[in-house]
Amino acid sequence: MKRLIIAGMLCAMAVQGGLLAEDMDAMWGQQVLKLKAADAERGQLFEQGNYAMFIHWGLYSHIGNLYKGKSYYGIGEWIMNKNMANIPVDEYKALAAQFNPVKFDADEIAKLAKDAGMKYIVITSKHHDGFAMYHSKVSKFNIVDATPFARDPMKELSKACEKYGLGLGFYYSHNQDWTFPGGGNGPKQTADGKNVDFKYYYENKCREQVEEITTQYGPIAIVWFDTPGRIPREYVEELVQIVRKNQPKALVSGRAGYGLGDYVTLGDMEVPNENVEGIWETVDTTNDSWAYAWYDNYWKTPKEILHRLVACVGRGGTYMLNIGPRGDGTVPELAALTLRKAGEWVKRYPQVVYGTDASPWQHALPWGDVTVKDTTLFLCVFDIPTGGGLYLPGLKTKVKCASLLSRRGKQADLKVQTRDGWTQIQLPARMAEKMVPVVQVELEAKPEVDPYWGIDPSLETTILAQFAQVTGAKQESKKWMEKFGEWKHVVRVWNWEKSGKASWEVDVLEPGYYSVDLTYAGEGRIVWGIDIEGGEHIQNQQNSSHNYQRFPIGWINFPKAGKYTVSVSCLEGDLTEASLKAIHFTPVL
Ligand code: FHN
Repeated sequence: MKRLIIAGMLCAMAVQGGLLAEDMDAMWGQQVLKLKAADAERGQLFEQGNYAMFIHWGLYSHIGNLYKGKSYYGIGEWIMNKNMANIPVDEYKALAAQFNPVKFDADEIAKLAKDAGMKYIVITSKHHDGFAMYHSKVSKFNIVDATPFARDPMKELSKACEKYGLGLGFYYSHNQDWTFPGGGNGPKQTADGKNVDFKYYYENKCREQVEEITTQYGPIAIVWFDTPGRIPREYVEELVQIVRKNQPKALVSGRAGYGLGDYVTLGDMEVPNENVEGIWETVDTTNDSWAYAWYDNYWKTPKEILHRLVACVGRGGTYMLNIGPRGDGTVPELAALTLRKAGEWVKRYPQVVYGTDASPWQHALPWGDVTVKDTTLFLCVFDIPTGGGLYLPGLKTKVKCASLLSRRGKQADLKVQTRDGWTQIQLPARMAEKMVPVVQVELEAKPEVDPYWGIDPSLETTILAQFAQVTGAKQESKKWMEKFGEWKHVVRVWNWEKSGKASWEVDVLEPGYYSVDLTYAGEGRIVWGIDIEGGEHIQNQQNSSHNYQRFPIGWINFPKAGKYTVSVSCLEGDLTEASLKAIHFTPVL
C-alpha cells in the first residue's frame, strides 16, 4: 500500500479523553507534499540537519500536571483543558505570579542540543494557553511582564544558539488561544463583556505577536505553527506573508494550514514505516508528555532514540525530539542523559545521519535500518544476528566492499557473499561499538532493490499489515490516545469477509520451518488461518485483547528457497473487530 500523506489518510474514530482522531486530522490541517522549488534554499535546513530539538516550556511547566494536590495524566501543556484540570481562565492567568524559572540556563540547553548532535531548536513562544514566553508588547500575559522572573528567555536562547551554531525556531499557536477573547477554544467575551470573534483575537494579538517573534530575535530558522483547525485561510496567508517578509530564509511548518507551509509534519509521535516523499518531519518526545509532567519518567533509551532517528532519516525525513523543562527552568536530568548518550553515537558516525537519503528498501530490515549517501549504504545494526550474518534481500547493485566503522574511525573489512538474490555480510564476533554498530557498504552504482519481503534466515522478520495486498477486508489507518494527547498509530486490516485475505510476497533464502505469530487486537477468541500459495495451510484459535498483542499461531514449512505468497485470513470469531497489525516469522528448524 503506497503511503498516503496525512490529509488523505483514512482514520478510524478513537474517542478517548474527548478528542477524536478525526478531529486531530482536521486540527493538523491540510499540508503540502513537497517543498516548492522556489523554496529550496530554505529546505537546506532539513536536507543537512535531519535532527533537531523541540522544547515545550511555558506556564503549564510550573504546574507539571499536579494541580491543587491532584495529578493529571496526559500532555502537560493541556492542563487547563476540560479533560485535564479544567482550570478557569482567570485562575490560570493568576498562576503567572508564581512562575519563576530562576534556574533557566539557555547556554546549558543549547549545549545539550549541540551535545545531542542536533542542528536546531524549536521552542514554544506561545502555546494554546496564550502565555507568551517572550517579551510581548501586545499582551501583558507574558513571562517578562506577568512573572517575578521578568527575563526574556527567548533572547537568552537566541544568543546561546548563535554561540553554538544552532538554528532557532519558534512554535506559535496561531489558531488556539485559550485565554485571549476570540482565540480558538478561548473565551468569547472581553473583560468588559463585549462579544468578540476570532478576528478580534487575530488583529489584537496573533498577527502582532507573529510580527514580534519574527523581528525581535535576529534570524530565525522556522516558524512552527500548530493545529490550524478551522482558522480562515486569509489569516494563514497573512501570517505566512509576515514570516516571508521578516524572515525570508525561515521555513513555515505545514501545520500553518491550507498547504501554505513549506513541509509536512506527520502525526504526533509517528515514525513512519514506509518511505515518505517530499520534505517532512516527525515530532516525538523523550518521554510521554511534551511539557513537563512530574511523574513522567518513561524515557526513551539512547538506543530507542537512535532507532527512531535513523528510522526517520531512513524513511527520508527529519526527526525533532522534544524535551519539557521544569517550571524552575531545569531540564530533567534523565532527559539530558539519554540525549547526550545518543549524541555520542551521532558524533561517532555523523555521516550516517546528516545529509543522507532514504533507504532503497523503503522500510526497516529485521536487523536495523539503512541510510544512503550516493553509492554508499550505512547499515545501522540495532539487532545483531546470531552467527553475525547480516542479510540484505533483493539488492541488485553490485557491492564493491563492506567495512565496519569503529569508534576510532578505523575500519575492519568484512566478507561479502551473494546467493539467490541475497547479499550476506559477515560481522566479526567482537565489535568495539556497543550501542549500534555501523557497516559501510560501497556499491558500484546508486542502490537498486527488488521490492519483496525477505524472510531473514537468522532473525525474526516482522511484516506489517500496512504492506499487505488486501481483498475482502478493510486496510485502514487508526490513531488513538493512550493517555490524553499521546497519540499512537497503526495501519490495520480488519472487518474481514469470510473470503478476506491479507497477502505478502516473500522470499525465503533458507528453507525449513518458521514459527509464525500474529499481532492483532479484537474481541474474544479468534481463529486465524495462514496459507502459503500452493503449499501449507495452518490455523489456530487464540484469545484477543483490546490492545494490540502478539499471539503464536504455529510452525509453517517453506520447502525450498525462493518466492512465496503468504496469506492471512480470519476464519471464526468476531470478524468485524479482528484487527491485524503484523505477521512475524522466526526460523526454528
Ligand atoms: O496540541 C498540540 C500539543 O500540545 C503539542 O504541542 C503537539 C506537538 O506536535 N501539537 C499539538 C497537537 O498535535
